[in-house]
Amino acid sequence: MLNRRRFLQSSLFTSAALLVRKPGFALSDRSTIKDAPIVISTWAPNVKANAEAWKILGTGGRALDAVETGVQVPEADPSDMSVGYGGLPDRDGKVTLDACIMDEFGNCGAVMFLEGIMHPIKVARLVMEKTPHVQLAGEGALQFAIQNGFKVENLLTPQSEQAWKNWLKNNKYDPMTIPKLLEKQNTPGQQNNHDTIGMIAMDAAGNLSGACTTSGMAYKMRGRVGDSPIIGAGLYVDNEVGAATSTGVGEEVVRICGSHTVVELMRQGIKPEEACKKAVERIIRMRGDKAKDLQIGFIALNKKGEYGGYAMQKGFTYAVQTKEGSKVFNGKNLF
Ligand code: SD4
Repeated sequence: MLNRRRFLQSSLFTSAALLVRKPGFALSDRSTIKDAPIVISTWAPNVKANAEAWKILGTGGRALDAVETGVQVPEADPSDMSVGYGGLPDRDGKVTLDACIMDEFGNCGAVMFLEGIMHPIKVARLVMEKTPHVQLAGEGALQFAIQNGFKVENLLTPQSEQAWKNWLKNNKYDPMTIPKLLEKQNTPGQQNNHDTIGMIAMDAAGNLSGACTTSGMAYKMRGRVGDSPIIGAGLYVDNEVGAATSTGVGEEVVRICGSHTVVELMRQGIKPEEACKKAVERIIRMRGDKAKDLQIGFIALNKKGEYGGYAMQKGFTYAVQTKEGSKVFNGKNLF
């Protein structure tokens, strides 16, 4: 029988050990990390974003800085019609942006329904670092950005404006992901067949961070906010377990707290790809026919440096960069 005093001593020791554990560091043995540093992004064209993040990760920098820098590539790219500058507008012709960021300490920040700011991810990081809050929306987010020196710019490019004007001719309210839109216009597989960027990374120290940024669904209702800036839906990071992020129809991701769900499945020992698959299956169990024609994809990275992705429909891709170089994967899909 366990001696009571020994039991108390050992529990006290365990509690003390837990208390002194430095936040932000892995419980697992870091020598088991296969591939750190590593960065993964939704959609193949984001190899360019990964390359930018790699400049930080490959020189011993922090995952948080890497993801914040990496996602600025599609934010500033006018040919990317789903993120930042050049993003397709809402149905009133206004570009409104959503973004969030989360680090290895559970710090997080988000902006949503933000207009006129080229790099919403930088504002999200400032919300995280300079305010006691997690989320700022609309006018207030814009005011905060301006107070912090951000320039207000017109983010609607002639190309996006023309696309919106073409949409207005039929004016049917049916907000769409960009791949779906291209499919409807009979231009599948076009260079721009990508969407929201979600980027998750592990640095050389074994710490995880993530960022997610988007212009949201094309021709959405004014004020509509999707999953991308919602911590737990579009992005989640738990430095003991792993990180996950999503792309696709945000309403469905929000319903199952998608990225948090993927991380919790990995906590149970489920590998990243399988965890992403289970999250997609959960949407179908809950929503059935209402969701089966929609595109929704997840990517995930665990604490061992293992990664994977899975989507509802075919056509989902993700980009990975490690010491071995840059790779693109076709995500498996349910339908
Ligand atoms: C959203 N998940 O706003 C995002 C963006 C996306 O097409 O992937 N949109 O729902």
